[in-house]
Amino acid sequence: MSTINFAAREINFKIVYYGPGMSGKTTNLKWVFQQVPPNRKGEMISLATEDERTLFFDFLPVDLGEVKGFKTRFHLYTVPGQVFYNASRKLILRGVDGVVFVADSAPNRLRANAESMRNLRENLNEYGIKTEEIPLILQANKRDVQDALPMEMIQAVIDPESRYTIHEAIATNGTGVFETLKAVSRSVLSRVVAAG
Ligand SMILES: Nc1nc2c(ncn2[C@@H]2O[C@H](COP(=O)(O)OP(=O)(O)OP(=O)(O)O)[C@@H](O)[C@H]2O)c(=O)[nH]1
Ligand SMILES: [Mg+2]
Repeated sequence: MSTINFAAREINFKIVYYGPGMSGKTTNLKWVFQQVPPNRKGEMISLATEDERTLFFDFLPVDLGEVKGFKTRFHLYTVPGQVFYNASRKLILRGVDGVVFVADSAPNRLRANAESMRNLRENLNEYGIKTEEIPLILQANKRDVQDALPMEMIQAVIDPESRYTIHEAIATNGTGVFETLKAVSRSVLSRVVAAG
């Protein structure tokens, strides 16, 4: 749920990067953190295990311009993708305004992508939200891996009704990272503007 701070003329949005373990959610945020100038971002907070897997979440606040005289501040979060951290994933989704689903293009991750999307639907449903009701942007990351899954196969398991365009990405070198972020921020903002 977006929050408006009238005194500071600021609107805050919560964006959650979701997806299976190791799909590149944290890498997306790291790239954004690297590229955004210091006056437009806060600290990036990562609660990670020793081997750099997300333990609870990553958090990065970024300013992405103004709308109607209000500064738009996006709070970017990642969830831990590992299957057994579902309680954390659910908690992080609380109050979400938009979701980026980061799918993994590695050939052995087709099923993990499908399961993570199903898990996202279930967790949103527990907050009374249907996936069709919130801005959802799909990203196929790791397009550089050998024998990357064809885009149609990824789409077939995460978006069988072909509702969405899927953004191709290689988060390690930044390809597609800002396209994805722009798509989700645009989608989230258009709802606010539509609401008056
Ligand atoms: N080849 C390749 N490797 C990538 C890409 N994006 C991320 N990786 C690598 O994949 C591994 C996992 O990336 P993370 O960003 O930590 O994955 P995650 O989705 O945050 O994983 P969890 O926190 O466990 O859910 C790291 O070694 C990254 O460097 C990519 O586009 N291509
Ligand atoms: Mg992570």
